[in-house]
Amino acid sequence: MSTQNKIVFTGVVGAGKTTAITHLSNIAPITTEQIATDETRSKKKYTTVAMDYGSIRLDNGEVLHLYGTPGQQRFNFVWDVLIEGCIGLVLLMDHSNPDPLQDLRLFLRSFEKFIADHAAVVGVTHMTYASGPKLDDYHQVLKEFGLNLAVFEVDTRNKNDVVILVQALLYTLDPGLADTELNKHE
Ligand SMILES: Nc1nc2c(ncn2[C@@H]2O[C@H](COP(=O)(O)OP(=O)(O)OP(=O)(O)O)[C@@H](O)[C@H]2O)c(=O)[nH]1
Ligand SMILES: [Mg+2]
Repeated sequence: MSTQNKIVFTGVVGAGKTTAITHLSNIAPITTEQIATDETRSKKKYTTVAMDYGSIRLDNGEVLHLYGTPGQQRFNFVWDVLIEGCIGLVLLMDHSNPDPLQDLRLFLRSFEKFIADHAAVVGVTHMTYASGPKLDDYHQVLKEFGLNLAVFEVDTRNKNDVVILVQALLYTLDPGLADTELNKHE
């Protein structure tokens, strides 16, 4: 594995990027949340404006750095900065959004160059909403892009769901790393 050991969580506003990093991190996470002033406000009070940061100590003694991007597109210049030196990407989509498949296309396009030759996984949150697309429809969108990424239904409020998602990503990077017990620092 690269010495940089950095993974990035990206995806739409309110998908749960900050929540996921907060659950996983062994240190108190650094967040940059501000009161939302635009259309995000109807969804939630606080939104990430720069980045989230947390870290996990792996069984091999190395540190895995976790970065979260803002979801808002007006901060997409930060996406390009944060992806520098990254080894794996977690894409979080909010199933309760009006068109989550279109959201996925947008993020796949934005991170197309990175995903072409790095590891990535997709987590679909807020899936309690019975209507809308099925998990298979997310796979279909990935196929449009010639990709075959793992797609998981996750609720980032549930630490175990986040652990499974990140372990899948670690497994594609290095199967030995996936043995790290991400749940041990409760
Ligand atoms: N009902 C439901 N709520 C969820 C789920 N996943 C996360 N949440 C909640 O949705 C909100 C997500 O908020 P954040 O973690 O701030 O989302 P974010 O992706 O960092 O959002 P931005 O920084 O604004 O882009 C939190 O209130 C979570 O508790 C889910 O699967 N179902
Ligand atoms: Mg956030």
